[in-house]
This record gives sequence, structure tokens and C-alpha cells, in this order.
Amino acid sequence: MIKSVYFSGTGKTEDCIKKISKLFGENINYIDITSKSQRENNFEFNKDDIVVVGMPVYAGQIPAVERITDCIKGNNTPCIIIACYGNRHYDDSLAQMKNLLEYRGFKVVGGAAVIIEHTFAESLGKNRPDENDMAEIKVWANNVIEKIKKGDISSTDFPGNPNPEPKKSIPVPKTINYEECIKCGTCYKECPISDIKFDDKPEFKNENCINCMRCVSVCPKKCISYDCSPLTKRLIDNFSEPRKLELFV
Ligand SMILES: Cc1cc2nc3c(=O)[nH]c(=O)nc-3n(C[C@H](O)[C@H](O)[C@@H](O)COP(=O)(O)O)c2cc1C
Ligand code: SF4
Ligand code: SF4
Repeated sequence: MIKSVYFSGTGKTEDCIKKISKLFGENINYIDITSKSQRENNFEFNKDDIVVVGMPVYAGQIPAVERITDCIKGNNTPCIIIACYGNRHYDDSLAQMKNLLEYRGFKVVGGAAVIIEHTFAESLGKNRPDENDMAEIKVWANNVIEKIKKGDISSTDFPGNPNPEPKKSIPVPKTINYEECIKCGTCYKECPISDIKFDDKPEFKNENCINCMRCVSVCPKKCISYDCSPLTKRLIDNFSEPRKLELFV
């Protein structure tokens, strides 16, 4: 049985992981660990499962949220890791993911760094993974499946620091247009780290915000805005050259 576990701020990682997971088998059980309440569970897998774990890259690492890997546990379970990133670089994310997941009882037998649209610069990674990417990913997925079928669950090597220093993110200033806000509480409920309070209206605490922009993307009235144009410009100026996939077995 294929189990597909993912964290996704704005849904872009989710879309990518769903496309890729389908290459590993037909019956897929999806487990979305974006919300804090989901991460309070203990999802356990056995050695006959194949688990695909997908995470977005935030500042070169996996999202700095509590229990992001502690909510899942393998028992020598073969695992494929996928870092989805916005065409700058995936830095330490794959090495870090492997380290954390092997500590949790998984055997990381393959991995991929896949380019997707950048939340802060839409032109970076736009429409990726595209058809060519998916053709390459399919060949890689078949190689990983062959490896598992042979009973080979040896660890794959990845570049990067497996134990990077956590980075403190500075919240991107966000504004709520209270004239448009219908006080539905969706932003408050969906924030992966509960950094929004809601008494009679939503307000940002700005304590641990990871800048995932989930609040912005889930708001039904689109009344949360932010301006990160200097960052967008810097990304476009320096990282617009399309990067190649990196696939590991
Ligand atoms: C806070 C934050 C930090 C990011 N850092 C990086 C980065 O270091 N390298 C990169 O190439 N893309 C970076 N990106 C782009 C994301 O990796 C990309 O847009 C995507 O994975 C986000 O998916 P999601 O919205 O499903 O979480 C960053 C995006 C955000 C929101
Ligand atoms: S407040 Fe910060 S951490 Fe919470 S959803 Fe919004 S951007 Fe993400
Ligand atoms: S999701 Fe949007 S409309 Fe709903 S409470 Fe939050 S800001 Fe207001």
C-alpha cells in the first residue's frame, strides 16, 4: 500500500506530491500533516508499506514546525522523500529529511528535488513539474520500485547538511482588510502553527510565523495581503534560470 504524507502551505507541494505518488502505485492513502491537529496524531507504518514523504523547502530546510516528522513512525519502512522548491535551491532539505525520517524508523530508498512555483515569485518554477519533468520522474520512480522489489532498502545519499541549524524567520508583514473580512476563522483554524489569534476577529501574533502564506491562500474573501516585492525582485533577478531536477536512488 502506498502512503503519501505531505506538508503544504499553499497547496503547491500537495499538487506535486499527488502527481508523483501516483507513479508508485494505484491505491494511495494521503495523509496531510499541514495542520497542527493532524500532527498531534501518531501515524505508524509497517515494513510492507511504501511511504512517500513530500515537504516544501523553506529557507533551504523543511518547514520548522513541531512534530513534522515526529507524527509519523516507520518500522524499517521503505520511504521516498521529495523536496519541492521554488527554483532557488533545496540546500539541506533532503539530507535533513532523510536524517529525521531514518531516526523515526524509515529506510530512505530514494529521493527527489523537484522545482515548483515559488510562493514569493510566481514566475520561478511556473507550471513545473512539466511534461518533461514528469517523464524523467517516471523513469526514476520505476528505478526506485525495482530497488524495493529486489528487497534492497539501503539508504540513498543526499547532498547537504543532515543537521542544519534552525533558522528563525522574520514574519512577512501581513494586513487584514477588516472591511472585507467575514470573521469565518478559516485563517485562524488553518495556520499550521497557531500563530493567529481569534477573539472577535483574526489577528496575527507574529511569534513563530513561518511565512508559509497558508492564511493568505485559504481566506475565502482574499482579504489578507502582504508586500514582499523586494524579495520577489531579488529572486527574479538571481534565480530565474530554470533548474534541472535532481533524482536520487
Ligand atoms: C517561507 C518560504 C521560504 C522559501 N524558501 C525557499 C528556498 O529556500 N528555496 C527555494 O528554492 N524555494 C523556497 N521557497 C519556495 C517554496 O519552496 C515553494 O514555493 C513551494 O515549495 C511552496 O509550497 P507550499 O505552498 O505547498 O508549501 C520558499 C517559500 C516560502 C513560503
Ligand atoms: S500566520 Fe504565518 S505561519 Fe500562520 S498561516 Fe499565516 S503565514 Fe503561515
Ligand atoms: S479567513 Fe479571511 S475572511 Fe475568514 S476570518 Fe480570516 S481574514 Fe477573515
